[in-house]
Amino acid sequence: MANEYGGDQIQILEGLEAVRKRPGMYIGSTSARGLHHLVYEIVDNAVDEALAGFCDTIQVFINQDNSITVIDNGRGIPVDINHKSGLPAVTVVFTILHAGGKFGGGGYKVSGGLHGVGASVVNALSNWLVVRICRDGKVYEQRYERGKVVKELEVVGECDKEQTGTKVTFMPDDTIFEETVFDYDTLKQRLREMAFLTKNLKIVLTDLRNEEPVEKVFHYAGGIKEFVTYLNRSKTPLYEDILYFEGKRDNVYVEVAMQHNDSYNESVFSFVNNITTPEGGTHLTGYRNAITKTFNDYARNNKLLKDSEPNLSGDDIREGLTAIISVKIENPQFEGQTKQKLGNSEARAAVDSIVSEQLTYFLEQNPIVAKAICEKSILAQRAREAARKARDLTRRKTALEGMALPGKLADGSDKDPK
Ligand code: 2B7
Repeated sequence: MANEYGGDQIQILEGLEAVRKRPGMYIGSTSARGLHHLVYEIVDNAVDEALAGFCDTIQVFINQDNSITVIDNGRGIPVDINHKSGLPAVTVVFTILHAGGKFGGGGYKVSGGLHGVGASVVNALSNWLVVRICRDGKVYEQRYERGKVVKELEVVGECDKEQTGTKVTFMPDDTIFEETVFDYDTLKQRLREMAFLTKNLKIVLTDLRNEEPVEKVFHYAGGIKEFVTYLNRSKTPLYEDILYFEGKRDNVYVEVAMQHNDSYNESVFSFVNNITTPEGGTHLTGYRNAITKTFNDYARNNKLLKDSEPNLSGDDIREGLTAIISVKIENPQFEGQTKQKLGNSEARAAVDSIVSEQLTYFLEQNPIVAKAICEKSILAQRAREAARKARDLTRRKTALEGMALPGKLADGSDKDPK
């Protein structure tokens, strides 16, 4: 997809046919994974509305016929006529493969996934889709089939003036998807993650396919802090606090939450615009640099590490550490084979400086926690050193034995090795 679109203008890039011909290009695949991705794209738009500060609840229903309904209590997608196309704004959102839509008054600068083209992609890949909008005391509705308008936007009722929002129901196209049955647990997993990543946002998932509806509410006032608590739920934390750092630098919004447990595994998850980055990238590098340097400085300044002792390694400090690194950035550049690794250098600098500064302050304010972490890291360092020595010793021993062997054989077979 082109990246050359400029400013606030929505540019028509391709028709919906392009999406139907090459669905994989837009949603990754037509397997169960791609199917579930349709839901995330629609929910993403509602999450953007929440990030803009206008929506606090998103409901997701798996309907009896395996269609999906998403409802938000945001401002409602604008319905006024878009000058460029002569179409209602909502029609543009659902039928034109526009790029990075910022129309309707901004607030959509931070966008993950398909950068605002999600709605039209989902529409193109659905047998039918119905959007209902509450705005200005009216209920508007439009219906599409395989991406095309089949019912013009019309007012179908009234609502309270203060009551605004968007409701989208869609049925995935069974001629495109190999799998059209939604998996409750798959949706549950991702929606929970989205709720953790957007503090205070309430996401409700309801499965209406059973006799008794199954419902799950995700609502975390603490956001990624609660994510860390959740990840450490079956472990023993080394201390009570969840370390939490937040700030904005160079237009990069940074949030980090972390807590050590008594295990030996590092468990770090990084995100860019609410999307997971399994291969890490600059944001993760910035975080690692910051904690390695800050803990070493603290340990030295407080004589927890003697002058004669070597620095703690990053691995020593991150042993048993559970952490979430979440950044929001306007133009994320993804690199690597699978394009899942963040490349923006300003993200490294932003995470490094925010974590260094706030972690230094936290350690000064919380000497008991600081000491516990340093002591665990020093133990990890000693264990690592002991393991290295044992390995070296074994190697030397086997090397010696190995060397002795030909000599011995030679001894027994021939008096003169030559
Ligand atoms: C980039 C496009 C997709 N949009 C708006 C405004 C509100 C809004 C949306 C949405 C999914 C299912 C329920 C802006 C943004 C279009 O422009 S999309 N809410 N919710 C959504 O899609 N939910 C908006 C400025 C003023 N008023 C409304």
